[in-house]
Amino acid sequence: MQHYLNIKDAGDLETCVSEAIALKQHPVKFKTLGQGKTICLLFFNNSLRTRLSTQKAAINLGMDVIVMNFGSEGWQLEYEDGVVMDQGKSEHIKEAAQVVSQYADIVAIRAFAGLVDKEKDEADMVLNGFKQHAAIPVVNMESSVGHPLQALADAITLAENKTIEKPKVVLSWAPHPKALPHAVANSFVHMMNLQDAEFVITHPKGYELDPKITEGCEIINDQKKALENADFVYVKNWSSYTDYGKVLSQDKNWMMTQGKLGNAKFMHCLPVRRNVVVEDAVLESDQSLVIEQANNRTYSAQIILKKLLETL
Ligand code: SN0
Repeated sequence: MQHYLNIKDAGDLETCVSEAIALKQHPVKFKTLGQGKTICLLFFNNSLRTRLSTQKAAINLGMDVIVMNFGSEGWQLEYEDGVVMDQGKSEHIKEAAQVVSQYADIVAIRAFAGLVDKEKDEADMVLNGFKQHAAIPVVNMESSVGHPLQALADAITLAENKTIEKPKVVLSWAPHPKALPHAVANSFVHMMNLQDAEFVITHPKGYELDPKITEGCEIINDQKKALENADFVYVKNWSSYTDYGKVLSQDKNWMMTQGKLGNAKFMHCLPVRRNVVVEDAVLESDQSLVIEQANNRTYSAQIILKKLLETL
């Protein structure tokens, strides 16, 4: 594996999930693998789980970690070629990426979608800029279009909690006061498409995800119908894709409740807005897997860093 930009880069999903579960049993078994190696984490946006679990994963592998809140503390970067840089941008990605490559052996980047310009977001400038100009492996810690470390953690959580071979998994949109990116939902769909499960997506009309990503998926707009006999319900808000970045609905009827969940397990990537996205009772029930999902972020990052270290 050269980079980890989307879940397909991890190779066979089932194998990768088994390897991650094995690592979870012996987290420091490969403590010497990363000795003398440094990972640099660059954050253009906020984080709790991603920042701490990726650091923890690197520490478990014996690596040194340097972290920078690039969004608030770095220079404003230019990504376009041949620009006269006489405006607000101070440094070009070409220099920045090469410089970081001298200080670190792996660089991991978080850069959310701006949700204003669809074309710009889909070009995934920050991640692809680093991929193009850095001399070291690049890891996606949530880009404009995907969050594959989260999706891998979700795959681990599903594997650990499923009680039947082919569970029914429902991805359900939920209301939210802010316009949120599509990245988590996109990567969850990518991941579900790599495994044998009954997978259904439900959202109000107008909230269709990128049709290139959901091609072949079952989409049911009636949430109640979609949730029938679900084993796992993954709840997530995203803004409109067609009316790009807009909040079209805050319909409270889409909030996940204990009644709607039935006997299914509840999943969410966190952070979650209580009593907007999901009611308290669900998060406090033993059907909620959110804390396990967050724990699995360490092993999802660790298996990816291990694979990258093995190629260095
Ligand atoms: C991010 C998102 O992509 O939806 C990160 C999830 C891992 N979530 C948020 O930005 C939530 C912010 C909020 O104010 O609730």
